Amino acid sequence: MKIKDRVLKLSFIALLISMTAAMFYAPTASAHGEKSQAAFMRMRTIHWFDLHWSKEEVAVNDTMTLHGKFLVFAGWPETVDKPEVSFLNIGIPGPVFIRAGSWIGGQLVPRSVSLELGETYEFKVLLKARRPGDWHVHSMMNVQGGGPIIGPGKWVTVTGSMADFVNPVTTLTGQTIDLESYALDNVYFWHAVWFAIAFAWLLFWIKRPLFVPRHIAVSTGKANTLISAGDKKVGLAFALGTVVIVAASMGSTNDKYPVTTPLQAGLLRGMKTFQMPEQTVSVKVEDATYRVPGRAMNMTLTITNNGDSAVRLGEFETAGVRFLDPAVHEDDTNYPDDLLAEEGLTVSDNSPLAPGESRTVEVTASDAAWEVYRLADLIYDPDSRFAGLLFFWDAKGTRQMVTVDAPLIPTFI
Ligand SMILES: [Cu+2]
Repeated sequence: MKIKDRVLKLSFIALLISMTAAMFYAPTASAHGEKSQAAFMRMRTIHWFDLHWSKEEVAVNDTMTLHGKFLVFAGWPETVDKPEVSFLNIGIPGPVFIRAGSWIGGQLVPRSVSLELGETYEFKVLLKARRPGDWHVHSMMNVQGGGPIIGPGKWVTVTGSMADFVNPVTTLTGQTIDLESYALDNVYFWHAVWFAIAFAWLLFWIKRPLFVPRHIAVSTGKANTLISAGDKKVGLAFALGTVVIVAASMGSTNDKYPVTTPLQAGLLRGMKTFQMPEQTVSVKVEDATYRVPGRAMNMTLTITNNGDSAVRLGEFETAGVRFLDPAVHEDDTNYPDDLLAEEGLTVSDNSPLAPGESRTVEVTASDAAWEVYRLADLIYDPDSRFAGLLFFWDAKGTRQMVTVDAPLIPTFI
């Protein structure tokens, strides 16, 4: 055998070994790129609000919930597919929790749903802690053709030991199994069997002259001398063996588990929407600029109160970042610090706006979060638009929500 051939063979085997090793090595990721998702995706698709993480520390096997509301933004970008097939999910670094259940408008949603633009929905996700550590727990909506749209995240600590984790479920035939370890031996066994067969198959063909002699044989018209009668017999044995193993194991599996149902994958339509209090305030965005050095967005808004009680602007929310005017509204939900600008909203005149009155005000939303969460990247988009939610309160504490959607012009001085 020529040296060149031997080198080729050795490199091929080395490649095979490193690929195999890579399959079994999976390092843990500690963040999941929420800041790298395009700002327009976070500001103009799903607006998550009223979020509440029920716990900040939870023991393995204990549960917590993430609940709140989301508005499917009416000004959904043209470049993203509409949320006609969407799946309510949770953004966590791998299976550190299991999703024990999720609900939209009180209805269990183990499968995809169809969402309507402009509607608000209430949701809840029940999580059961599995792996100890500090994890960033996000709300998330997977949209077909749009990708995962990630919501705000909060750090949750899972304590205890993963070895204690159990996930018992009762099947439709009344048998209780632990999904965490169910049939795991069988999974390992079959992976090993097929891996061994595949490896033997590769070795059989590698154990002979490789590329150069073969190329010479093919180019001189002697290709059929490369495969011997013995090779054909071995090939046939592999083919027959595979068919026999598949048929026999399928037969024994059908005997052992006579009742099986396929994975369910339908689409739920007509989800119950959440009715926000009637909107009596209208807002017109006259002008919006983002001041790069000040990390602040300035909006000129004309606010008209068509209701019968005086209102004040208390909050501007976009991409999960909340800017509050503490004179009107303070957060008592323990919202994540990095997403909360408690004094981030200033209004040039925030005295109560009487019924029937209309006023033009300068509103500034400033916080480091514009840069930290890379929302300011919006100004480099070919369609620099921002969108968000404005929350108004009256003296009785009744809240109403108004959406804004307008072009944003950057200033660099
Ligand atoms: Cu995160």
